[in-house]
Amino acid sequence: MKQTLTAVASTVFALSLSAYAEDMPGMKMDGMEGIQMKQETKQAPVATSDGTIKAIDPTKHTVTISHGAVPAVQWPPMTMAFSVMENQLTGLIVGDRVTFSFSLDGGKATIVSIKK
Ligand SMILES: [Cu+2]
Repeated sequence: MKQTLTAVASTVFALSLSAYAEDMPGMKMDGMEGIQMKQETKQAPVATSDGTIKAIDPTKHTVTISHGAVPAVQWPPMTMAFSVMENQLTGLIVGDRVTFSFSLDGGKATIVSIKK
C-alpha cells in the first residue's frame, strides 16, 4: 500500500514538473544549457595566476602562457592560449615570467591584466 502511494506521488510530481517547464518558454531544463545561460548573465569569473610566455600571436590576438595550477577555476598547470589586446602586451616578450589575471566565460579565457 505504501509503495502504491509513493508511485502515485512521484507521478504527480513528474507531471507538475513538466507543466511547470511548459509554462516557461525559453527555459530549458537540460543541465548544460541552463548553466551556460547563467554564466552569460552573470559577470565572468576572474582568476589570477603566473607563468611564462611561450608565444605571442598578434594576428589571432592571443598569448600562450605556461601557467601553474589555478585552484579558483580548478585548473591544473598547463600551457594554453589566452585572448589578449595587443596593447596589454606592450613591453612583454616570449620567455618573460608574468603575473596575470583573466576572465573565464564559457571556456574562453581572456586576459584582464598582465605584467612582469
Ligand atoms: Cu590553463
